[in-house]
Amino acid sequence: MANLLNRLAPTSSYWPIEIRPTPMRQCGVIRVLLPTFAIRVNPECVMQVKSAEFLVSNTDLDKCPRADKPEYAFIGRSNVGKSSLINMLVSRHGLAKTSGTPGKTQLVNHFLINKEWYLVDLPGYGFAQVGKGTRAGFARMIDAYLTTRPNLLCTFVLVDGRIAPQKIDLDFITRLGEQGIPFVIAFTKTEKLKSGGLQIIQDRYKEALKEMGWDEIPQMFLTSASTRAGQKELLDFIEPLNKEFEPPKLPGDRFF
Ligand SMILES: Nc1nc2c(ncn2[C@@H]2O[C@H](COP(=O)(O)OP(=O)(O)OP(=O)(O)O)[C@@H](O)[C@H]2O)c(=O)[nH]1
Ligand SMILES: [Mg+2]
Repeated sequence: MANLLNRLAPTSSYWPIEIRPTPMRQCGVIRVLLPTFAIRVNPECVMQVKSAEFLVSNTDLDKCPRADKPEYAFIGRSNVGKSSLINMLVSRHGLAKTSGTPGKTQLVNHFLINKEWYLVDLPGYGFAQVGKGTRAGFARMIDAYLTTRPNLLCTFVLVDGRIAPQKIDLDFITRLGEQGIPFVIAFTKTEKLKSGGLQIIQDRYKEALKEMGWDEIPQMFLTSASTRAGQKELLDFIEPLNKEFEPPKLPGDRFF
């Protein structure tokens, strides 16, 4: 699996979604004109998302869905845009709950995509507004999930593209590396940056990681839930991983 992840080339191109206004709709007795929008899903994506459903929210990892399908987790600081990116990725507004107030996601949330693979929305780390005990509880739950989930193929570490590398994110990335958990970095909210800024933030992360002793720089994606940048790149990244997935031996499996 590590080899496959290494083979996948870094990508930084944008794919802005096309929003076409369709003819105005007429509604009611009095003529009210409502604009509607046809959102065209990128036809170039290798994988088209046909279904996306919420399955379960948990603190108890034993109650997560059976680990027999490929799984991808979204993690990052509170409010970085994890839930929004999940919704954008699968083109389902409101599937994962989002909020302008940090700390919205507090459980391990599983979503089933195309009936074939799981997306997991995790609580954010470093949420200052909760007490120390709760924060430590979140950290333990995230750590236990990341280190024990046998079908977790890749973790998407989300970092805010608008701000310089933060110690808390670099420390988290370091722990993933130490524990051998495959991951990539996804910059969020990148529509707020011009192309020069996008290059600068990637370079800063690369420099920071090199200084910390990383030989190989993790793959990076530029995303925006607002403009849908990065949707094609993330789906194109996931698709070949899904194909290589071999279900782990799980308790209750029959051995012939
Ligand atoms: N400008 C901009 N805002 C975004 C983007 N993605 C998310 N946001 C906003 O950022 C805020 C947090 O988004 P969430 O998706 O709830 O963030 P989260 O990381 O899931 O937050 P927690 O669950 O609280 O940890 C919301 O106000 C979103 O509208 C983006 O691409 N661009
Ligand atoms: Mg969230």
